[in-house]
Amino acid sequence: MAERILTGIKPTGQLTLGNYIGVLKHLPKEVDRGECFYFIADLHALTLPIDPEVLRQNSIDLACFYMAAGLDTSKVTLFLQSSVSAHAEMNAIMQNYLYMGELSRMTQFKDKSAKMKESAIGLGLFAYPVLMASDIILYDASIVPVGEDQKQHVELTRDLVNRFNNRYGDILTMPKPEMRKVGARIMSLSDPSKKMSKSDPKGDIFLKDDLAVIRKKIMSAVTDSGSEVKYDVENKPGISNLLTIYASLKDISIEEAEEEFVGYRYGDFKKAVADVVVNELEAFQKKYREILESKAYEKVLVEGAKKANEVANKTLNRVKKAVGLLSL
Ligand code: AQP
Repeated sequence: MAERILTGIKPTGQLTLGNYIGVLKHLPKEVDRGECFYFIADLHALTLPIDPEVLRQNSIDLACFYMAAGLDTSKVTLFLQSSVSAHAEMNAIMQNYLYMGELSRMTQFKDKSAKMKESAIGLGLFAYPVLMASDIILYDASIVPVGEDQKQHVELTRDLVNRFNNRYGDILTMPKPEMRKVGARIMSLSDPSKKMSKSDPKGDIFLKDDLAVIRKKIMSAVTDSGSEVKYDVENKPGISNLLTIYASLKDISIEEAEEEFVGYRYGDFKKAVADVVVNELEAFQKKYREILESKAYEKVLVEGAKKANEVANKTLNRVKKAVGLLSL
């Protein structure tokens, strides 16, 4: 069987440059390596309060963003998580094989719940990694492209697969998280100690931002003391983040990017970074608008759901049989 590649993005807010550089930009090329399943993780988006209309709009936007990144939709299966009920069924089974202790150690849960009152923390937020593991398992995915923050959840899925297979035989496929060498963690432009994140918009560049606004945001990004453009995350986190953005969009190494800016002042360096970002997002935004207006995403999502259901139901039946659930 060809390798299966799976990744999902939550429609929790407007996508950021972090989501783009960490994952989205690289997805079209994956078709050369295997069979690709990409989805809109709308069930995951319910783990924090979200307005229904906003969720609907974000989901449509996300479908358009996936397509605008250049996916060949005749080769990639693009679908809404909620269109495939096997995700919820697999979740109901797998929640019995992951433990409270493990889930409470997840960094993302700790970070997100730390900002909330205990009485407002939903079970879904706590059990988020169970659903994510179910997503991965259902498609027998061996490669899971993610940003750095999701690596821990894929590692937990690996533990689950080991545990399950030790008990029931060789039923589940072992997944592997795959991160970019450059750009797996893009930081906020206003506070480079924090990840650029959809749900924490301070210092974010949004993929839908006006190009002039993007330029302005980069020109006013926090920099560091000194004047040399050098990659040094500890002492120059702001400059290092901008170098990472530049290198990943130009598809070059950090060292190559550093060489380009020897002798540059911060202002000129920022202008070069802004040019690259604006250039990349200008074409991307144009495609996004065309897809949104033509509603080309509708047919793609309907067909994607058909294919995803076929594949997911096969795995679900295999798992049901393994654990002793009757299918009459
Ligand atoms: N700053 C980032 N740099 C690189 N990669 C990133 N990703 C997210 N932020 C960065 C990667 O994008 C993919 C989709 O993310 P997600 O929607 O599943 O949720 P997330 O990881 O929780 O991302 P956000 O933007 O921080 O969303 P919210 O604020 O809703 O939680 C993932 O592969 C992620 O690693």
